[in-house]
Amino acid sequence: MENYTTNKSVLSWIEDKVALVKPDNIVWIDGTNEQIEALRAEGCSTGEMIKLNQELLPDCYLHRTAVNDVARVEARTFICTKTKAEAGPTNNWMEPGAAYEMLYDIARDSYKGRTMYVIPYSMGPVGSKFSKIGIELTDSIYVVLNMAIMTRTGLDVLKALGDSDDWVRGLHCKCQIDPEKRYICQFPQDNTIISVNSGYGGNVLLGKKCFALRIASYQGWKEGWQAEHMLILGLKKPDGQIRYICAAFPSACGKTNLAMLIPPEGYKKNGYEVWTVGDDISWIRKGPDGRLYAINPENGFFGVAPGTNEKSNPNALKSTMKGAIFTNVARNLDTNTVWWEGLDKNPPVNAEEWTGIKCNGVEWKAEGKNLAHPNSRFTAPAKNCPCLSSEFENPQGVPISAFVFGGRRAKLAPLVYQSRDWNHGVFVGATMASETTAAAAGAVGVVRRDPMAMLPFCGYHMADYWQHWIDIGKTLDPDKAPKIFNVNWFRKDDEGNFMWPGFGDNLRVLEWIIKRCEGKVDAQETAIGYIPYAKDINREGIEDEVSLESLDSILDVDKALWKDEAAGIEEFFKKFGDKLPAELKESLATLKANLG
Ligand code: GTP
Ligand code: SPV
Ligand code: MN
Repeated sequence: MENYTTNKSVLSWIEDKVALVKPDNIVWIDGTNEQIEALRAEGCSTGEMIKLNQELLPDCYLHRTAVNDVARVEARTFICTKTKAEAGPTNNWMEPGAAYEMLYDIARDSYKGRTMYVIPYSMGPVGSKFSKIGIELTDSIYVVLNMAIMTRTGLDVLKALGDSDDWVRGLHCKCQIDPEKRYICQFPQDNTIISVNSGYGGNVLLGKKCFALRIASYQGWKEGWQAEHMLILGLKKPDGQIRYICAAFPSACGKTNLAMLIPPEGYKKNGYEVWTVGDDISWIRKGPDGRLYAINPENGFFGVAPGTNEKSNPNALKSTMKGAIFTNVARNLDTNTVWWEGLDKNPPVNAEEWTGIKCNGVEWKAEGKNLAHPNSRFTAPAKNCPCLSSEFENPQGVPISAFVFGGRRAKLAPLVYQSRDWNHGVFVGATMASETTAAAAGAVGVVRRDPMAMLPFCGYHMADYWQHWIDIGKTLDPDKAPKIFNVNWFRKDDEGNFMWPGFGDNLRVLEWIIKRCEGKVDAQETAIGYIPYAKDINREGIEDEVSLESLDSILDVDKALWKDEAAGIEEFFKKFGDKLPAELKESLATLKANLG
């Protein structure tokens, strides 16, 4: 071990964990292609990975998780702060001492007969002062191969760490993939994550949700910055200027799609372009010029497969064509390629559905069954993305003009509105609600409050997190503070059809948002904030799809429905008691007064 680092905190922590889990071998992930290639081959030899058609999908692999292990498990995710009060009313909490004891009992001896992989990784460009380092121990080749896509991985990370003790400890043990003993535990006060009995994405790729959101949100609170569940996109306008937008939508609510959107024809002609900086996580801090800057700490995309196609998101699709890993999608046995719902209209006849059952895909679909799991995913290197921003590696990040919140709501929430000011914007984010999706285990389609899309990811008390937002606003010159908006692409008519075309056409809304930031368009002040005049949302090219009447109706503020909403918000806020920031209380009072 001494060959790779002399860092005592690293070596002693690993020694302890080796004594606990007792691996047969220890392998350090060095960041070389040779090692990755060898691990792919080993993964294929055991059936853990399936090599796909190397002509059509070079360096691409398929992986199937256990059928009971296909999504994040929020009910089994814990924030282990010293006191329950620090974790707050929206997190599951366990006392750290008791949690370590329980987890160590589960993990003990669990690597016997297995190899321990030591993955040094950097969230953010290696060596940037805004980046943070972690080490994940895992007994899963799938985890190693995914982390090598999603993060900057290898021995140069250890060099950048030097003798520092400032790194996040991560222990992952597959154990028996027993759902009854599955725990995803964060110890924000110890910079530690322990995940046992899962082999699925967000539960086990510890750099992602566990570190870059749960631990990092806590670090940001203590250190004066923010970790958010936000995409980052650059919108290039016809005048050549690029404006950056961060948007927070809950899981499977459209971040990847918005981050990579292709402008509608008319916009393309006029010179609009969209560049992707990130599709899931933003780390945000104030720059020397007083503006907020965001970096994407990740190095790849762990994106939702179903619904991704040549029309909805060609950039994501292209990103998956080389060096990608597909999880829980279907396989076309004739071509040895992959398929999922919404890829095209031709399910493979000679197919394996996502668990590996051989079937006739056409008949299978006719029976109303899915070939791919609804939360099947691709892991794709960022560098594959045709619209990757030239600022992707910029260690300072990009300056943010607007924050956009949004969710999936069939009713109520209008297509877009703007908050009156920063604190009202924090209220808009704090009171977001959205229909649940397949990204987490449990019921789908149930409306729940998901503040800032961080409900499953905030590593401390949600009211402290809101206060942190408000405090950051206080340090910003109002001219430089990003403007705050809310969007909803998911309004449905009474027949259950989406009323807004979405995807590339969402640029029409982004255009209005940027014009508002630049003071170039008026808006109508309503009870909930500023709403566009329908004439100011460009319908050129979608006049048939979205009538003016229909646009009017998705821009409408229905006071009766909003009164119910205000009552729901009041109920939700009660959870936070005295800790609810006064500014949010005031915004609620204003909303109620405005609604009359
Ligand atoms: P996570 O990776 O779970 O955080 O999700 P995400 O927010 O990146 O979601 P993603 O962009 O992958 O979208 C998830 C689902 O929403 C896909 O099935 C998309 O097809 C669908 N979707 C995305 N954008 C739109 C849109 O503008 N309109 C409609 N109707 N559906 C959309
Ligand atoms: C999400 O659920 O928000 C994801 C996927 O981005 S996972 O990494 O599984 O959490
Ligand atoms: Mn996400």
